[in-house]
Amino acid sequence: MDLFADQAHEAMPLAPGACWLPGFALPNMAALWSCLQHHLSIYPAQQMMTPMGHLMSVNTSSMGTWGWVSGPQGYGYSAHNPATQQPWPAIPAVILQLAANAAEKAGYLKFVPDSCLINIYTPGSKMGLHQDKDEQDFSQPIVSVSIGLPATFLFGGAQRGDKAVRIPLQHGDVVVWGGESRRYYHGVAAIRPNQHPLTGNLRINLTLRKAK
Ligand SMILES: O=C(O)CCC(=O)C(=O)O
Ligand SMILES: [Mn+2]
Repeated sequence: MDLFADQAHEAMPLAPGACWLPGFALPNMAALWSCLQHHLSIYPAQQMMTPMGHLMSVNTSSMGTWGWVSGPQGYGYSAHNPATQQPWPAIPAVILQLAANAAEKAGYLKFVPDSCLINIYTPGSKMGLHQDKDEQDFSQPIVSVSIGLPATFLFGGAQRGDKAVRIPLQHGDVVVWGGESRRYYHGVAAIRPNQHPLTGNLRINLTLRKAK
């Protein structure tokens, strides 16, 4: 029996409705990585502008019916890639299955995301505390997959000023939040310079959501 493989999938509660699944994506990593490389070669990541006119420090791309976009018009979802006006490609089956399995492990059955945001961080990139609130249906959870360089994930509460716990996310970790914590504030501290055997100097995050 492999005790460590079991431990790797133990769910760690973070808040009501939220949990951290260390190593949950590792068994699918080879397939995940090959999908991602293929996707990014056709839909390169873009540096979007915030509604306030600042460039985001992460680069983004999307899969699914709805891609997350940001610009002077605000944050939201678009069926079209703003760089090309073309639709985004479907979310590959391996990613859909991983998202459904992680959601189920966290207690959310039959999660079918229609949006997979790909966030690409280089050293120094970060994401300030924010709520995911551009979706129409808050009954569905969020599944967030970490690939490559480690990151400190900040998971707070319903109010911006609530104390945030600091989660040391590693390659292959998954975080799921929904229910009472669906709109809890969260963010990512600045990525430290380092090298990862798979991704080099990158951290890649997949955020799977039911947007509409
Ligand atoms: O990169 C992460 O771990 C979180 C990303 C996130 O919160 C978002 O894209 O809304
Ligand atoms: Mn978020």
